[in-house]
Amino acid sequence: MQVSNSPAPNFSGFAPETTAMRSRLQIDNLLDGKVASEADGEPGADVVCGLTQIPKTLPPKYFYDDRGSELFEQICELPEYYPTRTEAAILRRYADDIAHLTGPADLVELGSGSSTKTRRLLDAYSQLHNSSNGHLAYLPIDVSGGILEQSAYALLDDYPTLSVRGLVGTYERALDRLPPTSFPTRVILFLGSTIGNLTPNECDEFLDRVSRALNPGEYFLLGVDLRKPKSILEAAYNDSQNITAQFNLNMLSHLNSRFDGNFNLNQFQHCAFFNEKESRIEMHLCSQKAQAAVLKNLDLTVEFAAEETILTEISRKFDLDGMQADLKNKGLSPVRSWTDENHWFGVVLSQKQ
Ligand code: SAH
Ligand code: AVI
Repeated sequence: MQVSNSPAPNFSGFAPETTAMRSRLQIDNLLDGKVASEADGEPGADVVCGLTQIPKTLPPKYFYDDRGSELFEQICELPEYYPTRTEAAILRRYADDIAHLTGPADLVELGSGSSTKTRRLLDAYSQLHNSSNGHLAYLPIDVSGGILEQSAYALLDDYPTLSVRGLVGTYERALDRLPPTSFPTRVILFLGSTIGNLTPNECDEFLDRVSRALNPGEYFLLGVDLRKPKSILEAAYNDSQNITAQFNLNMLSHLNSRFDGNFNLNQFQHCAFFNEKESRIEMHLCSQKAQAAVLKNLDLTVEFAAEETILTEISRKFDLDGMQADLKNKGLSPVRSWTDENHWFGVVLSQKQ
């Protein structure tokens, strides 16, 4: 295995490494040994910017240190959190159709996390590649280096002919520097409705980047969470085991360790609700009293009034036709889309013109 500037591998559960595996794995670190924020400007500039504006906000990528990735995996298993199992069912049912539509391809995944759902696609593409004697290449990209590395080992174990080239870094940055493909075509995957965590402006820029990264004829496979009754949405982000609350609060603990901070997690409370007008879930951390927090490494003191909140995440809920129109406007022509029987989640395959 070739690992350059790899982050500390302290995510639990590494598979044992073998020589055969090493030749099929390469992990590059786009953060160049720095933390996530530093890849895209001054260290923590996005934190300073978010915490000094009114209302206060923080970028959702700061959820994902090792503990955050672990909590997200627990969220995916919650009875209230329907997106993961609904998208997984769609992929289980239609992965073969997707692979036949694109033909053999390298798979690039943005925000790959544990790559669990991706396995359905890897199964389908492996079959296609085996019948054409080609080797399947998978390029996971994620800011959370521990889970990326752990998942890469597990995949190598389970897919004996797969090669994995991981990139630890933001997908915004990775999209501008994807390695050349070894195959005639490429599919960029963006699953889990992580696109919903982008504001409309960020989403616009993001789709421009995806479109620029693809050669004509290549594909983009996107998972989107669809509009549905408010009660179902709000339950998914206010689970009865309080895992989502821990996930939200973990962002402060991540900032404390990254930037030598003193946020008191006991003095903030998780709050999530559906904003109908914007068609989005909003997750906030609400200050339980007037207080101040310091992030020493950023030379920043943040004052909070009692009940003041930090917006830590938006999770937009889409309309499938609207999303297909947005893709088309970016030169990504919809090829086919799939949904579940309740129309709760959609998967759209589009092709670069
Ligand atoms: N695709 C997986 C994981 C979704 S969770 C699924 O569908 O279950 C979102 C993932 O995106 C996390 O693993 C997180 O670490 C990663 N992520 C969040 N913001 C990112 C960014 N700006 N660049 C790269 N990865 C990011
Ligand atoms: C990764 N992302 C699409 C999840 C979502 O549903 O917006 C993150 C999450 N936040 C709370 N629960 C899950």
